[in-house]
Amino acid sequence: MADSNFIDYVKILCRSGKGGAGSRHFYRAKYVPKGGPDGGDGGRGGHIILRGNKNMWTLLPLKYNRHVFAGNGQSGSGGRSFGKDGDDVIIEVPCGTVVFEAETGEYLCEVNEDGEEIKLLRGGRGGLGNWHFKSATNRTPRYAQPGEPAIEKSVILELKLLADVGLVGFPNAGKSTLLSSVSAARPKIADYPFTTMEPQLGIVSYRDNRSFVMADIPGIIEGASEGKGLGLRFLRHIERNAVLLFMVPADANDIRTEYEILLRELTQFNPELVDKHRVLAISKSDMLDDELIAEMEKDLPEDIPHVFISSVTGQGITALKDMLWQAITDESNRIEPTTITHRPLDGHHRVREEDEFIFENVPTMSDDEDEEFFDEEWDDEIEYDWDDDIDPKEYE
Ligand SMILES: Nc1nc2c(ncn2[C@@H]2O[C@H](COP(=O)(O)OP(=O)(O)OP(=O)(O)O)[C@@H](O)[C@H]2O)c(=O)[nH]1
Ligand SMILES: [Mg+2]
Repeated sequence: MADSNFIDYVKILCRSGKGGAGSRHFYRAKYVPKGGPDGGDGGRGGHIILRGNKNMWTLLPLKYNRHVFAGNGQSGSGGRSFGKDGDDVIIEVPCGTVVFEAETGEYLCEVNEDGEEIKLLRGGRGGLGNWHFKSATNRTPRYAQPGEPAIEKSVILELKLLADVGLVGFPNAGKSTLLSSVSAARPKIADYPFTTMEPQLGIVSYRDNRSFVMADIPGIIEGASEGKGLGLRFLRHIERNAVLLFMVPADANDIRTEYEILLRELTQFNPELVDKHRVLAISKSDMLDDELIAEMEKDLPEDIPHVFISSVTGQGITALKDMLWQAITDESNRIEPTTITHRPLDGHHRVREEDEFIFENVPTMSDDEDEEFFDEEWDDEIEYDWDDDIDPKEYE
C-alpha cells in the first residue's frame, strides 16, 4: 500500500511568511538637515493558500513536498519605500480535500470546488515605518513596528472522493465488475477477497448524455469498524456520496443478514451515513432462475428498494441506473458539502513513521538581521495614523 499512487492522507508542515519590519529612517538631503521621519512599511508575509483542482485525484504530489513555507515580507526603507510582500504559496489539492489540525485532530476547513481558494495560514502583517508615528509632540519618532510573526502549523489533509454513488459490499460481491461494466474504468477483478485495495472512480453514462460518478471502494467485512480486513479506512470516501449502492451476491447465505452487517459497520463508522439514500443490488443474478428470484423476493429487507442484476449478462443494469439516477436527482437527497459533519480525527488517525521522520530536522524560522534592532513587539492595540498627505519635507 505504501507504494501506491493513490494517496488520500498526508501530513504536512506549513509556515506562513513573517511580516517585514517597518523602517526607522530619517530624511536627509543637502540643505534639508532635519528632513523628518520617512521610514517605509515592511511588506506582508506570504500566505499559505489551498486551491481546489479538478484535474487532481490524489494527494500524491504533496507527499514529496511536506514542508510548505511562504516567503517573508521585506523590511521597509527610507523615502517611505515599502518592503516587498513575501511570496504566497498555493497548494493545489483535489476537490474534496478536508484539512485537520495535526496536533489535536480538529477539523479546520475543506476545499470542494475547482478553483476555490482557502487561506490556510495568513502571512504576518508588515510593520509600519516610523513616519506613521510622528506627532505634534514627537517629531522624530525613533520607533517603527516590527513585522508580525509567522504562523507555523502542521496539518493533515484527507481526501474524501466526491462521487454520486458509493459501492458498499463484502469482498467478492462483484463491485469492481459492476463498475467496469457500466463505465470505462478498468479496476482489477478476481475471485479472491480484497482484490480492490484502493478506491476507483468511474463515470457512468446515462440516457440523454447525462452521467454520474460511481466509486468502488475496497470490500467491508464484519468487524471492519474494529479494524478487521482493510478496516474502515476507505469508508470516508463514501461519506460524500449522495447514494449508497449496497451489493450482496445472489449466492450469499442470507441476503438480509449480509445487508444488515454492512449497514451496522457503516453506522459504527459514521451514524450520518444511514441517512443517505440506499439501493440494494443483488449481484450475480445470472446464477438464478425466475423461480429462485421469486422465492428470494420474499425475504429481502423492506426498508430499501432492490434490483436483481448481473454485470455479466447485463440483466437489471438499466433498471439499476434508473433507480440510482432518480435517487441522485431527488431534491430531498441532495447533499451539500456543508451538511456533512467531519468528525475530528481520532482512532483512524493514521500517523505513519515516515510522517514523524519528516518532522524532524525542520529548518528553523530565519530571523531578520535587523531583528534585535527592534525591542518592541507588534501591538494590535495601538491605532496608527495613516495620514498620507503629509510630506516629510514639512518637518524640519
Ligand atoms: N456469474 C457472475 N460472476 C460475477 C458477476 N460479477 C462479478 N462476478 C465474479 O465475482 C468475482 C469477484 O468480482 P469483483 O468484481 O472482483 O468483486 P469485488 O466486490 O470488487 O471484490 P473485492 O475487490 O475483493 O472487494 C469475480 O470472479 C467476478 O468474475 C456477475 O454478475 N455474475
Ligand atoms: Mg473489487
